Amino acid sequence: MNLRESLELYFIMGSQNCLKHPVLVLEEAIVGGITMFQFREKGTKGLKGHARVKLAIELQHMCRKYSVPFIVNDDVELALFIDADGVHIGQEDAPIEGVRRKIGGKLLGVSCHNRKEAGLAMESGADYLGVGPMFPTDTKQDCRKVRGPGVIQSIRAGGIGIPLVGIGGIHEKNASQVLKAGADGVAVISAISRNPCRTGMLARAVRDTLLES
Ligand code: TZP
Ligand code: MG
Repeated sequence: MNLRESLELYFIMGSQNCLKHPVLVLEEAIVGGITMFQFREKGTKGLKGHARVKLAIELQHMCRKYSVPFIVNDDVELALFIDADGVHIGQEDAPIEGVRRKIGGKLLGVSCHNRKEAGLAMESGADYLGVGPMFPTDTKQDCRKVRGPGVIQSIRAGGIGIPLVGIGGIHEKNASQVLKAGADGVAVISAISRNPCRTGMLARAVRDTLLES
């Protein structure tokens, strides 16, 4: 699978997002059709220390079993320690060039909120972008203002063709708006983590929209 295909249905989660054991949630999500996974264990309710590393390894094993790329949010040292497939960082995290140097050829994703950030991330060595928030969401506490799918159109219109996903408040009924705006896929937390048995519906909505275009 190439990177654009791997980004089609990108599931992000940590134990703080789950209503049952994260390993069960992940396996159900993989069987339902997710194409990439990001371990995002954070916040006051997230696991810390050894328990966090242990969960990362368990989830990575599940991804390996099904050949789904495993990405670590923020924590470059953890990604290197467990030999993850990549790292995802935000605008407030370590500078992109420095992370690129540390991780070598591993995948590097960068969260962006506008065309300027997207251009800089691409020039600095990002492999893909996460753009949002597309729609209102309660999942991220420090969330910036909603941009809507229009920001993806603006990034594409600016000649930025790098693989990207939309993120924030996406579910099976609004995913098509994000894809039609020019995204290669959608990144979701709660639409799957709080209801993994519905992953198939989201996977089908994404596939149908991509086949249409
Ligand atoms: N970054 C921008 S919005 C967001 C992140 C991590 C939260 C996405 O969660 P959900 O539940 O899919 O809206
Ligand atoms: Mg971050």
